[in-house]
Amino acid sequence: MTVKSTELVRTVFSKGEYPPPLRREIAFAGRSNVGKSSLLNSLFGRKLAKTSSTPGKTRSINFYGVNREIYFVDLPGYGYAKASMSEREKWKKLIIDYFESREELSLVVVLVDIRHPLQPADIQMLEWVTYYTIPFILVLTKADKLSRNQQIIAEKSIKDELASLGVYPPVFVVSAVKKQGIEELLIALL
Ligand SMILES: Nc1nc2c(ncn2[C@@H]2O[C@H](COP(=O)(O)OP(=O)(O)O)[C@@H](O)[C@H]2O)c(=O)[nH]1
Ligand SMILES: [Mg+2]
Repeated sequence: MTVKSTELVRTVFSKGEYPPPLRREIAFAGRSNVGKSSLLNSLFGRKLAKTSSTPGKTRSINFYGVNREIYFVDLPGYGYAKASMSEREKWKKLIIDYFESREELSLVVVLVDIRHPLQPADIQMLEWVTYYTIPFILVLTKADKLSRNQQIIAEKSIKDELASLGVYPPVFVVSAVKKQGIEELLIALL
């Protein structure tokens, strides 16, 4: 299957305002600035999701319809250092409500910058998806920032971290800039 059509169906700022479900739903989670919007645009084959070099901007859940059949859901970025306590609480409530509300949610794609070890906010997300028993995969972003050799070493070290947390998700290495790994990921998602 290929991406034939994409559209922004709804932007949600508060709990419960979700659009009617499609047959399947895949959510994308990751720290602010990890490259989530860029990855979505690479998967869509067009610039539909807003990208920004200013972290901490997205406070909403964006529902993108793919082929009028699957939602790709852009969850608000986490781990933004300058976020206030109340912003963090609001973010947490929104994500938890989302996970608890969406029966069709079949996969969470957790994005992690390939250059860094897992951060507390990443581990929190892994704990949530485990708690809600939602299948998940890891996508290591910005691979172009490392050489091929460094990519292999970084992937191995993140897999070791995952193993030490007792989780063994499939891991994909991508670059939105170089279009590395995009086709493979798309095949796995569709
Ligand atoms: N080198 C490189 N930079 C990237 C890549 N993906 C995103 N970026 C940059 O990282 C920043 C944040 O990207 P964005 O997609 O808006 O991240 P989001 O906050 O997770 O949605 C922007 O400056 C992007 O240009 C990538 O694959 N390689
Ligand atoms: Mg974004």
